[in-house]
Amino acid sequence: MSLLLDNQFKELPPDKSVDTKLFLETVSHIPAFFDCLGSSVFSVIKSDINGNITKIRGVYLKDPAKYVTLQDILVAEREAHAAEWPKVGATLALMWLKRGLRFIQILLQSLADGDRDENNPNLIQVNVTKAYQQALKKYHGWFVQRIFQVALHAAPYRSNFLKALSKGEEVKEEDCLANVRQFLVNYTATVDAIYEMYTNLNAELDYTV
Ligand code: CIS
Repeated sequence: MSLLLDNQFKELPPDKSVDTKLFLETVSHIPAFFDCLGSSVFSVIKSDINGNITKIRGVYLKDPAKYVTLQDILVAEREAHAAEWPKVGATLALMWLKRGLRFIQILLQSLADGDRDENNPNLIQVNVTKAYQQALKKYHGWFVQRIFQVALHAAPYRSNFLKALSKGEEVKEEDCLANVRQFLVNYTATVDAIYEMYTNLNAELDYTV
């Protein structure tokens, strides 16, 4: 049983467009996972990600036929809010959500690649720090970087983390990592496609919070 394989992203079409409805259905399973991590420090992250998803869904539901793909939303918001765009609406929410998704991608990839602290093989701080440095740190000022340090201390043990990904069941580490690798195929392609869309539409911002 694998939480990840139960919630896989679909393969992208040749034009790499991301279907809004399918995307929202899949990412909506992420926030609940934070409750398995065993520390209330994760509630601030859960709430931020939930807020992003709610905002994108709110725009989508106003006109599902118009917003079939994520790109449809960005292009429509660019036309509707020329002065503030891209720091507005679902464009802003997805800009931040994709960074959280990239964080998760790098964390899972690092675990699958076998990166580990040989002195503390059951800790995932090495993997979490790698993900943070590559996906989020440059967008955070000192205060939010402090929140990261607190969250880092609360990171679960590797064995507990892999067990949570296996829906609480004892699964051999190699089997769990094989599921992670399979999950990462379409997941990585989707996150990459969203990043590419932000670059192509010149919608990326690099301000810090
Ligand atoms: C396992 C250990 C994890 C440690 C995690 C440490 C993460 C770093 C902690 C940083 C604290 C972040 C606190 C929030 C900061 C926000 O200020 C910041 C900016 O927010 C944005 C809003 O989102 O600000 C904008 C204005 O400037 C807007 O207000 C915007 O909101 S809007 O536009 O919607 O209104 N936000 C961030 O920096 C984003 C932080 C994202 C952190 C992601 C961390 C993910 C950690 C995941 C760990 C678990 C991995 C799980 C692996 C798999 C999950 C399986 C789930 C199953 C289903 C899978 C289906 C895909």
